[in-house]
Amino acid sequence: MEKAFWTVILLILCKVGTLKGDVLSEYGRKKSYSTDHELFVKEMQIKTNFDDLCAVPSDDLRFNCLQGDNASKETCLERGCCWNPIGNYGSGASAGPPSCYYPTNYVGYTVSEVKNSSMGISAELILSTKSYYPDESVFLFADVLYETDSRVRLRIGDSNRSRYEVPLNVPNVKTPALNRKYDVRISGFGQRFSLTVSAKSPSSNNTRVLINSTGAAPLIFSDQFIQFSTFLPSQYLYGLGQYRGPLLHNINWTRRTIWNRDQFVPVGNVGANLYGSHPFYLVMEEDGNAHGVFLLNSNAMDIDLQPTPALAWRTIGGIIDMYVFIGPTPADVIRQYTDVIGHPFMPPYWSLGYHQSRWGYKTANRTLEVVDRVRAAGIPQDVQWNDLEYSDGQKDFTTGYNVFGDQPALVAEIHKRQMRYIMITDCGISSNQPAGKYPPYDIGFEMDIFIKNYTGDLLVGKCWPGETVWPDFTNPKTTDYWSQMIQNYHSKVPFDGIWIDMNEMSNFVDGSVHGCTDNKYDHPLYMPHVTNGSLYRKSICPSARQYLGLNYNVHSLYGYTETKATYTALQKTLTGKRPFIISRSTFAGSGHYGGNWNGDNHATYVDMHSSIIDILNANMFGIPMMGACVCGFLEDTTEQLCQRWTQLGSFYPFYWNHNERWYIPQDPAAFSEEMAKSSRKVHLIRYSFLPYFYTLFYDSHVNGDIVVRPLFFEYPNDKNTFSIDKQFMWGPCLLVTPVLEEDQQQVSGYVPKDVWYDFYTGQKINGNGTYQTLDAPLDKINLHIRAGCIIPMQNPALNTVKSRKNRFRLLVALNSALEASGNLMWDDGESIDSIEKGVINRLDFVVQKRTLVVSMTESGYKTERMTLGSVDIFGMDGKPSTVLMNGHRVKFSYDSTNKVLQITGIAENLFRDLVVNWK
Ligand code: MIG
Repeated sequence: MEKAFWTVILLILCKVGTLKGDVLSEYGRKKSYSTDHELFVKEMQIKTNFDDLCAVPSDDLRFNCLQGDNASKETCLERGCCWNPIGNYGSGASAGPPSCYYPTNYVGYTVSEVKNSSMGISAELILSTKSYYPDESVFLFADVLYETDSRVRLRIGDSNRSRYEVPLNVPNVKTPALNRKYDVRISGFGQRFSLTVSAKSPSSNNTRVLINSTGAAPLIFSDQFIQFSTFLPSQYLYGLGQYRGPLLHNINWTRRTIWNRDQFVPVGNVGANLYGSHPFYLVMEEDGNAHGVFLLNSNAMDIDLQPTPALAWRTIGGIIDMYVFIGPTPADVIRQYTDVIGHPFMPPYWSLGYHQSRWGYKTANRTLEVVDRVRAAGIPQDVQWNDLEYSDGQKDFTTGYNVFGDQPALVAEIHKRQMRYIMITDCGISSNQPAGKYPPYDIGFEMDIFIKNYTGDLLVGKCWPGETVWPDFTNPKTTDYWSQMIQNYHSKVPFDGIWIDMNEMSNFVDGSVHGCTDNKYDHPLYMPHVTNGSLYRKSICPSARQYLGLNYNVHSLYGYTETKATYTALQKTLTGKRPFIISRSTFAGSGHYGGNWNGDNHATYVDMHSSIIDILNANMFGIPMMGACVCGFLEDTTEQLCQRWTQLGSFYPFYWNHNERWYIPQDPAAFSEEMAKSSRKVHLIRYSFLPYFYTLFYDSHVNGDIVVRPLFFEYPNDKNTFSIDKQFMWGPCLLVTPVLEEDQQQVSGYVPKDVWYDFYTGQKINGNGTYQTLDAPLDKINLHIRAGCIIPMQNPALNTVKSRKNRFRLLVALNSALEASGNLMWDDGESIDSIEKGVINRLDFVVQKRTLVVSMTESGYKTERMTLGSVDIFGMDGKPSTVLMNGHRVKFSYDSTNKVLQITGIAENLFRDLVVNWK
């Protein structure tokens, strides 16, 4: 009976032959099918006119039914979809509405039960339209979990079989939130499945509809194709990394593809999948509220964006495990997101200094020569790096004495200079050394921790040392293996941090030295739009076997799991000190363990601009410790580009100059004397801001606050800020406006509606929400301080060991009420547990009524002196006649043009309360 109904309807709908397979006969699997379905089918029968069902009111409401690119009328109709050519849906670039789209009644799944559950709502869904993908789930569960007042989790999976889930250590919430700021609805019994998540706008009390799948592309849930689609409340969409393109996505029929890949940014291929996976987006709504969505899924996926505005997730495995973060501010969204994926790790203080690197030093002596010349130019540097060439034949955990020279002696010398040392470690372990000659292979083989191919043999590929195998970091035993390797190496070469590369993972042969299988994992029916149309091009076979399952599922977790294992290894190795790891490949949650850079860029102005976008995105992804190869990795840089990039890089969280072996040296002392001078100038500025930067990292570690911010985070009600990606902010107080074009002595910068001060002069700028032309001679980067801020600074030095001993300085920027505030966290900068144990100092700074009060609110870290050496106050309302410090008159100077008060030459102990007032 039921089957007859369906066949009739679908015959009419499709105007073509029959469905492949028999849906209804499968329904018996779990429970028998009941009358609600019949009711539903009857309802459906009324709408039988195919043309009506295809007459969507606007082209924007077409939801792509033929996700592959070879749309043909025949395949389209076979899928029960509408064929009406007006465009051609290409990959990546804007391609217009699809020719083949779902009819409005394409049901997908019907709701067969909805009930309250201990954590929220639990629904049962039943397959009602068999799609064109094999192995569809007939019965689904759809669980709504009220995890916190501002976070709801939606899980849709197969009721009858468990499927792969991402092994992220997400909160396991046992009791539902009581004061929920959202409302979740699932369509009723017998209806086509749809889901809405809404929230109230805190300002207007209007309803914000954040997720609405009603009428979007239908839910499809097959073994290797899962689709979930939603309307978006606005077109202002961010995230979905890692990608090359503007910060604010263009959602005009575009697509993002996620699958980690060793891929420098191909010119003209903005859709390319790159090194990291971050299936998270943030939406700025029309009224300035924000929400976020995280799809906890690590399979290869496409995310199709359309101007409706709407979005469709299309992943080829796992389940739908989706978090919705209610905001309402963008900063709230990131806090709510990082509560799930893990707050950022607390970096050691030294890692905020300047990192210098290149591939092509060739020897230890040459490495040191470059360190020498940078120091001779008076340019601060904290960390020196070495690339592959330190090793013996590019094998991990070796040192190449014969060619490179004495690496341990190099490290000792660097340490003597109060600097730190980091070297690269690749993930491919050389597999063809004579037995007994290379313990990293022998021990790994013995421990059985290398990745296997589909038939269970070691999967052998190629990386820098030649033939290699790869440790499987999803296996807990591998962490022991890795710790042993790292500890052992550290006993010979006492490095301070680790750079992990090639972990997408990258392979010089496609799949393995024996290729891959032709099974459905290596060649899935639906292929997300990855570069080269292959999941294993430049990587290993998805059919490879890992501890937690097929590489097909865990591929994009390789860098994440390696970062995590490396963190544990460094905890063991660096007894008591904070690990510092920079990984090229990332997944959501990587920032809990390490930092990242954006991969192989080019020495171009475009790449310099793009780096800002990558840093802002990484900060939204919970990876504040983010950088890019300053001056460019590939191609010869130019002095001017490098000078401008050095200025910009000085405001990267992870400030790293690195380039490729074939190109010219580009350390800041490699060019003219003027260039070195200007580099010194901007490095000194960075170093003087470090106490403020460090405190921002502390806030991100403890509270999940974002460190480097797009302007819209601070001005969410100003739509002009939504697309700004040539400027950025450090915390709430510092606006950075770099020059990003050649031969410019001026820069046009957006000045949000607020009072600002020029960092260099203290001159006041009344921001009115417009672009202003700012002077930008070659040796200057524009920096503006926001009124109302007090920024803790410190006199700079050639490295952070020295600068940390210098006197502090307070930069006070008064607002129109002549008030300001700020704070500082200070500890030894490297102990792993200083925060947990409370071995930290916290200071508050407040100005009110012409009085600055400095008070220490926590004083657990007493070992170092903290001395205030100067105070600058911007935005005075006139020259004071006297300035008193704890009641005593002090000397001061006053700039009446810029209205800046300066108190210098003091030495106040910050462990005691301090009151400065002026009359
Ligand atoms: O195949 O170690 O992105 O920073 O210098 C290239 C050599 C391998 C890629 C990294 C780059 C590094 C380089 N590596």
